[in-house]
Amino acid sequence: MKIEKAEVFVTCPDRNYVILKITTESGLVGIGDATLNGREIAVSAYLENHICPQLIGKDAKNIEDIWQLLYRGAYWRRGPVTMTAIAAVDVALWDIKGKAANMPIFDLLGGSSRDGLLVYGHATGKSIDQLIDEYHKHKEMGYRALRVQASIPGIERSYGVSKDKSSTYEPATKGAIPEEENWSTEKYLSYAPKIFDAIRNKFGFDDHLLHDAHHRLTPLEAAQLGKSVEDFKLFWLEDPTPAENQESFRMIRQHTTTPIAVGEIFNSIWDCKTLIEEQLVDYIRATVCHAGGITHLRRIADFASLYQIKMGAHGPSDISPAGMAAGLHLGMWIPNFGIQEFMGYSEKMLSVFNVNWTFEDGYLHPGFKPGLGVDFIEDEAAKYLISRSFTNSSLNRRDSLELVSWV
Ligand code: CS2
Ligand code: MG
Repeated sequence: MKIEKAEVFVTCPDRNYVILKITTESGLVGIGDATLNGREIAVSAYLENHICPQLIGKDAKNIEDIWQLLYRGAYWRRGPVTMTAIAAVDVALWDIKGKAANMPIFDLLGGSSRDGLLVYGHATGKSIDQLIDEYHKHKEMGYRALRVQASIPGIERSYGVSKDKSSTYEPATKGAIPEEENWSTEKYLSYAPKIFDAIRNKFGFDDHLLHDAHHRLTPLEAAQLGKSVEDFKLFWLEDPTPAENQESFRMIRQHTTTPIAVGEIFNSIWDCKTLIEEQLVDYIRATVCHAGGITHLRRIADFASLYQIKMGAHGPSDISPAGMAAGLHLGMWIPNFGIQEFMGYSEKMLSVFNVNWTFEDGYLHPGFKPGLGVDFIEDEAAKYLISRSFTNSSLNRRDSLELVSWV
């Protein structure tokens, strides 16, 4: 199973994706998602210049050994670009192994721990009324868990709400330079409980309700928010504060029983070591795509399971359908699985990625095709040229009324 070719593709079917394709001498093909929102070209250059040449001639069967070689052999360990590139190789090799064994990846990992993965979608609104409509539409689609975000009166642009007329939030901005936004923590903290109150009043407590603070609060503010929304029984409050200083989550924990989720920007087990060991959070949101692939995320999941912490992977549209499928396979196996984010994909996106998963009654299943179960359609991908875009900022400028700090 010697590797003969490793190629990188960049495409933009509505949004940018980077895909690595590995081919063995015997003609088996594996794909891996190398998309890092707003930094796509950095990862594709890293793969093309530094990783692909090193893969040629290696035995595709030895996934762990190749992982260690790329991680330790680079000398410059960790970081989002490196770990996204390693993840793409890792997933492509699992795809090949699955095809060689004629098994879906979840079977190779140890088999299913469940019949399907509970997923949560996004309901967003420029007003609470619009949010209620969107929530209703998502319930009709079958979702049993929804993340709710709404515009905060007095703040020009609120995280998680689309900039144009569309009701779908897109986490990237196409254009020449990233945009900066104004922000007021004071307004957010006083309005957020009203959003959950309106949803619970209208729809009751049967569905799982989630919310993303997108790193904008200090630990004390996060503790205040968590406490003020306890009655609404959130499934989780996500990224209440930046996690570079893992110890800062102690403050939140001491003050609220609202469950906390964190980790969509983590790329290594070291990013969450203290959070896990001290049980400072309830869900880890790291993904296969950005945290070193199935091989590394499996280690994080196992470590978290020792402390009764569950996994709740990131799954916005900036994770390609190939990356989503990798997360689904791992999620089928993970004993301490919690939930998977799933925003869904446009028709154009799905014309480039032929997927095999099914969505029913709020649950996703990766399907039973050998390997990843996703075909990358190169001719279609070639139609859409990559366009410069940026991750939407999580650094908001203070407005003149701001009383507290920005992140
Ligand atoms: C978000 C993302 O899905 C989420 O929870 O936080 O929209 C995030 O902003 C993007 O993935 C950034 O690339
Ligand atoms: Mg998030």
